[in-house]
Amino acid sequence: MDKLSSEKAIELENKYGAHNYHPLPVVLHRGQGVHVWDVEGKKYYDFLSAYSAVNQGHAHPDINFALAEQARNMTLTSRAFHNSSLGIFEEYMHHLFGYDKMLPMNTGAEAVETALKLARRWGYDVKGIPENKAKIIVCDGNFHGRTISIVSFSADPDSYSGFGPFTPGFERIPYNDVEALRIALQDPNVCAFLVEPIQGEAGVYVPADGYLAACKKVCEENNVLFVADEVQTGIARTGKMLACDHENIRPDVVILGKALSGGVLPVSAVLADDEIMMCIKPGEHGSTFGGNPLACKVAIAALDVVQDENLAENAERLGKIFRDKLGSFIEQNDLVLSIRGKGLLNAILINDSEDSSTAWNICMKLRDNGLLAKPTHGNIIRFAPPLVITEQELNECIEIITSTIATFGK
Ligand code: IF1
Repeated sequence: MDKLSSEKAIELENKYGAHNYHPLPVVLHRGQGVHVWDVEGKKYYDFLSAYSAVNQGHAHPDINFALAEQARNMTLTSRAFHNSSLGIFEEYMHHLFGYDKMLPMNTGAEAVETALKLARRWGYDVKGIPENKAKIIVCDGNFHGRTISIVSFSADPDSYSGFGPFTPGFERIPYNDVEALRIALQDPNVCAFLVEPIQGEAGVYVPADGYLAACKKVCEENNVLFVADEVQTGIARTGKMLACDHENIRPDVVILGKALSGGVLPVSAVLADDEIMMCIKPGEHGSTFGGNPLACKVAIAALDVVQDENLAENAERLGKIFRDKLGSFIEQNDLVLSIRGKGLLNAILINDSEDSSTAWNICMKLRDNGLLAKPTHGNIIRFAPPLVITEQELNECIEIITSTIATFGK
């Protein structure tokens, strides 16, 4: 079949697809490394990386090789039987992240749900919380996915409005506020604190240095699990394999997704030690696709790429250059208030209201100039290129971003 024009592709989506997204009007057809091409053949730098799922770059040959090879052999067995790839993947994850065990799922939201169930179960079986009383502490501004339970503790009306009744057992406290956590943990029925090391959806909100370590300590003092949602921040995005590594802390439970597969197919996982993970017994949790051989082989290849190509170091080094250069540009520019982030997860804050269209208009202009980024809220633009980007490419992108913004007056 002939390739659709952009116009036709958008028309079809609008007519036959649910309107649960408002995409930037660009229709992508092909990707290679840091670049993507639209159906008309125009080339762009990808500065979203599918919300940090494509850290290893588009169409990475090693990952695609693993995908094709395993697809020829076997794709799915379900967990009713063993398969010859799962154990190898689990051992690999054990050596890479240092947890006794992993539980494989598919999407990030499923892994978050898994972690919540695990934390509650640990709360009852190990901590001794009375039946149905377990409470999980979460943060204002959180984003952990789209399921009913997860949106039950969202503070964003777009996420939860009209989707009640909601799942009880969650309490929200301010982010970046250790004292608030200390107070919340006075309740002996708290089993876990669920937190993003950097809040992505909130606009790449980086907490104060030492916040995560202090929270971990408060959790330890109160016999509460520290559960890190590294779905977006993990797998080298922030300049370390896990964002928690910046503060040298080891969460009790780690949630991974997105770039765990290099964005090739949905692969997520929950990591924990035996004392926690062994609380869940056969038949008590699972998924048809979780731990499938295709996912296992793709994930191993994706994690090999992260290590072989030193993507964490690259993200750390290039992230500094990006913030330095955009930082000096901003000093001379009234439209952009600040740049924040870690590694190659960064965002700029536009000097306009949250309901303005400025960020959107800038992203449209960036698109015209060959760089794709997406606004989060009306006044924040996230910049998250694949971690395989080179310094020369990054400098070219900085040039595109600064020259584009310079055409917008304030
Ligand atoms: C969408 C943001 C990113 C996540 C964290 C779990 C999940 C996500 C920390 C769920 C997902 C996404 C999903 C995507 C938009 C997006 C996002 F803008 F909302 F903040 F990445 F930046 N934990 N994040 O960030 O993972 O079930 O989607 O695999 O369109 O909803 P999922």
